[in-house]
Amino acid sequence: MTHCILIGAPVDSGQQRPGCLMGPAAYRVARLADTLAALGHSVEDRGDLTHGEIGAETAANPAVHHLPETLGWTRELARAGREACRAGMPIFLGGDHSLSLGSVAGVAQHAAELGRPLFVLWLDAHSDIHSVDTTESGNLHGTPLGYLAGRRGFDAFPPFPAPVPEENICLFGIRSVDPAELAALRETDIVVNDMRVLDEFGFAVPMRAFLDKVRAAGGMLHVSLDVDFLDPSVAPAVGTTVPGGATFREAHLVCELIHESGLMTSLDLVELNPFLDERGRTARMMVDLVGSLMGRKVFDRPTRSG
Ligand code: HAR
Ligand code: MN
Ligand code: MN
Ligand code: MN
Repeated sequence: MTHCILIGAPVDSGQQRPGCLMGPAAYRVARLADTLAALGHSVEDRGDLTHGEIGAETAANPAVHHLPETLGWTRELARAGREACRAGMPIFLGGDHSLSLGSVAGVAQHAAELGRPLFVLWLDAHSDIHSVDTTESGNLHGTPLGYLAGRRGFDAFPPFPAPVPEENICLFGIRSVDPAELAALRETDIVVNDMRVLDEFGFAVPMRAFLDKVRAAGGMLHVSLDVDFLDPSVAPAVGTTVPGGATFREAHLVCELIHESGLMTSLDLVELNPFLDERGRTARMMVDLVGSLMGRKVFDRPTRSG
């Protein structure tokens, strides 16, 4: 049994198509809390955060937009995330992916206080490893992995509390990477399981390999689940659809493997744009995946991974 702490983060400042701010409400309508409770977990819904007071910070890169608002969200999410980690497992309900600038900062602070290594699993079509300096779109939802890995180019942001070592980060499902991101990834030890790798080896083998590494290190595991990890045919409600994503079954398998590992300590649900949904099917798909992440299965069987 896990104490699940829901943290609504109606963040819309990290990109330019309005709608992600409706995400937390959609997860509640799709019965996220009931789904968790039915699996035997306790649920505490802390409601929605706001971005708090914002300043007038500017970036040298003229493309960057909504910097003060995004900084406000980052501060609030880091504070709320760290606090929630002390009481249970935070589940951040986005909001666009810029929310991870703050959620992972809070989680990393908590892990550092415990003296435990933090691992990050990035389930996404995109690598999100731009910096404020390199983003061409100016959309800060493309930067959180750069921030949490401790990359340069985040002068406007508070220093990341405890940057996550590159070898502790695993990208999974990516299929859309900008040239500057590719250059950055080539210089790192980040584990890149792009769709080419998953086509060849399947989803289970690379996922088990990563989870085994987390377990061997006694690590905490933050999972960041972007709606566009999924194929648009099963999850249309996202502003940045990319064909060729995880199918319904592949996504559930990944979630079931994560659950069986018993390693996940925090979770982001990001990029759901309910305004683009079809009768709530993407919101329901995401809630079903959280069900798999938190223990829903048909049979109980002994697991290979322990
Ligand atoms: N790399 C592109 C950019 O920086 C697209 C980023 C899109 N990111 C998300 N989240 N949708 O993964 O603009
Ligand atoms: Mn804890
Ligand atoms: Mn993303
Ligand atoms: Mn994405």
